[in-house]
Amino acid sequence: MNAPFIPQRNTQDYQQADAAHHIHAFLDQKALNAEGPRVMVRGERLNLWDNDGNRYLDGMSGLWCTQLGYGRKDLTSAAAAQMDQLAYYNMFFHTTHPAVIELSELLFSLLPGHYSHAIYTNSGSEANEVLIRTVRRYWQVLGKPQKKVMIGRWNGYHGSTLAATALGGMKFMHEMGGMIPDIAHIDEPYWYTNGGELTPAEFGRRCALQLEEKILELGADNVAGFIAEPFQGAGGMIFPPESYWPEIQRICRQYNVLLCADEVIGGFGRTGEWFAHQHFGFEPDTLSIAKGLTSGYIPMGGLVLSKRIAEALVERGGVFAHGLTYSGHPVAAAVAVANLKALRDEGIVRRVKDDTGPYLQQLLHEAFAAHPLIGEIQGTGLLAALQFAEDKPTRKRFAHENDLAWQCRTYGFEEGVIIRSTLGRMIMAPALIASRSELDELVEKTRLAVDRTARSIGRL
Ligand code: PXG
Repeated sequence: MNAPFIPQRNTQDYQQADAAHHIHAFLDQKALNAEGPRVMVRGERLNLWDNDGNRYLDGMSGLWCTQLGYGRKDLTSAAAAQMDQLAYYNMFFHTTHPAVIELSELLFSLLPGHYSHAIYTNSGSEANEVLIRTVRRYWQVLGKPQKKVMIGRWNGYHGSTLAATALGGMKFMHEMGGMIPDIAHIDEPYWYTNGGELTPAEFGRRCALQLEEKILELGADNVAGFIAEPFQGAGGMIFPPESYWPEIQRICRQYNVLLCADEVIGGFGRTGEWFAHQHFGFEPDTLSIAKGLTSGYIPMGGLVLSKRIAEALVERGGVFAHGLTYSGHPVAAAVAVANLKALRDEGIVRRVKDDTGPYLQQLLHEAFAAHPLIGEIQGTGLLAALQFAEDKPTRKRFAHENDLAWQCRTYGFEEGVIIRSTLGRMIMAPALIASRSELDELVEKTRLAVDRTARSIGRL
């Protein structure tokens, strides 16, 4: 049988072939080739095994996406059954199919009632590409074609395709050919680093008011929308102060600017609510979704639209010249249906809110509140960040925090846990099916990694 997914070669052999053919994401390929990547071969629940038989507890749900963990037979059998029935069809040329219809009915039953329509994509980046075109088209239909500037935030992340990169606020990505016109940015609401003497509440309002200033600078008649992650994910799992979102919402409404939430990481139960904007208590006009929509088992993303936007596009818009070959792909849709049903019917999202989420946060506080290296613990649900601090009272960060956090991540791998480092923050976002004992293991192994990091600089 032709089964390349059953590993048959030794690790070095795989690594050499990998180096011969791949440019990996966000790293120095030459340095990786010298080191050799880990070859992951199998997954079950939160566990991953590499080609040498080492087990790792995956504290990151892959890339924030495997809500149901690895090895779910209901998802794989949904894919197989749909492939047998109708492996491919599309939504061009006056056609549709049951899988995508079932998905949308289910999705909108889980969303607040003021959302009604979706445009499906293959990824989060594409969802944000589609967002820009859809928002601009919306304003055209309303007779305001000059409203086309999108405002994003520095250190926001919205994907790696061209327009998604531009929406995001990663300057190093912009500098590598990643900018387009009609995009602007405001500062991120990262109180720990940038708050200075302000209280979190004051700082949150100050950051939100930057949006108002930017809109006035550009002219409200030119601004189409503001895009932000409810909490920053790739930028370091940063929660805005509580004062932030209400003020942002007020400003968007006052100036007739669409509020676009990027729920690619926050969506599908991560915070204990179905969507992160519900946790933070605001009402976006659009939602970009991906990742947890299918638990990462198959690529799928989408752009969710409020009734107001959908009504304008449908009733008044005529042809919207937009479409992707794989929009609403039946196999992806079938997996998404199985995934959403499991999250709902097994009470997984509810358990994150009532039980496992509070349990993880409590464990982290017990382990790290008094830790000499950790200045702040942020999180909710199955989501958390540990901030390294050189001096806790003044919130002073280590000059070499990036190296320190990377070292901690490497110790984590040695201890058998996968956690993510960003600047001076260690991040975890385990699968939503995590049991209490799996969370015990996650925090215990993370503590070993953080302790080793502290010892390496004489802090313990
Ligand atoms: N929006 C947000 C908020 C994201 O986090 C995307 C859009 C793009 O999605 P796609 O499916 O095109 O990758 C993302 C992706 C990390 C990490 O290490 C985060 C992402 C991707 C890869 C790594 O934090 N987020």
